[in-house]
Amino acid sequence: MARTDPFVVSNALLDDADKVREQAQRDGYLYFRGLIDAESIYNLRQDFLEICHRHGWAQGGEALMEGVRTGGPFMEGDEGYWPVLDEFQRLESFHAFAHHPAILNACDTLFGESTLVHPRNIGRIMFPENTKYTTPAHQDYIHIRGTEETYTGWIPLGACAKELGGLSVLAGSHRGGVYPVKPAPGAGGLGIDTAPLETDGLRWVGGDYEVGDALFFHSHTVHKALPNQSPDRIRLSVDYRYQGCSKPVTEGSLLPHFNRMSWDEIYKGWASAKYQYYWHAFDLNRV
Ligand SMILES: O=C(O)CCC(=O)C(=O)O
Repeated sequence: MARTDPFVVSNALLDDADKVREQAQRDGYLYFRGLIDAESIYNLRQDFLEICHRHGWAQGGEALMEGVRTGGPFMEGDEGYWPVLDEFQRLESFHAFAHHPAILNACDTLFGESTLVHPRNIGRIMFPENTKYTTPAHQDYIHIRGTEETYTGWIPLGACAKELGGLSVLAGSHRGGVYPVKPAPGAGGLGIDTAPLETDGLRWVGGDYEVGDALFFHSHTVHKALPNQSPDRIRLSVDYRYQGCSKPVTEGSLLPHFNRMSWDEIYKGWASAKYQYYWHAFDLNRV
């Protein structure tokens, strides 16, 4: 397998918008160490794991936060996956987390205008012993469309060493436009053959994520997950999408992931209306 280089860490650039954009334009990604406070990460991790435990997927009690797998494996699209995914979708904390001030600060700096957070938020549960369904190399643009200047924020809910299957990106691949795809197992169901890009000198970058680390990448940046090779740990992560508020956005990005429930159903029982239909306050450029 091709060697993976370490992520370039961009924390030191955050006070200089030009440098942030330069790095994003050069490599197609931004990686920040400890961008998000550990408490916010652990709170959402706990919310996710309590749901997993109630459904028999994860050990409870004192071991809850370890994310030890007791059920599955399940994959997006499996009948058995929906009850857990639907509960994730209803979590106020999951949607609120997408608006974490540290994330919005980084994105406002990158976009040079207010950030539109897509409400189509995704929570992932990646099981061990399920490596066939490791997320294949792909670009997000074909799933999102709207502006190509949309960035995905990928954040593991806890430390995520390589063996647990973090995300890697093919640095600089965003400069080649949209690549041909073919059906592939794993999230999204479509994969790109990256061998020619690697032969052309593009390099995979990745590494061990620590608690609070966050990766952002351009919608044309090719990325993939590493296989979860831990003996018994679930990999939990969230991926959110961000763009400048003046840029085009599709209706699909304003719907819930998989669109299995209406927003009204999702919002039932929430303590606050702050993150409900918040995008209505923008004069959106809908396409
Ligand atoms: O977490 C994963 O395995 C897939 C994430 C992904 O492809 C994305 O965030 O676009």
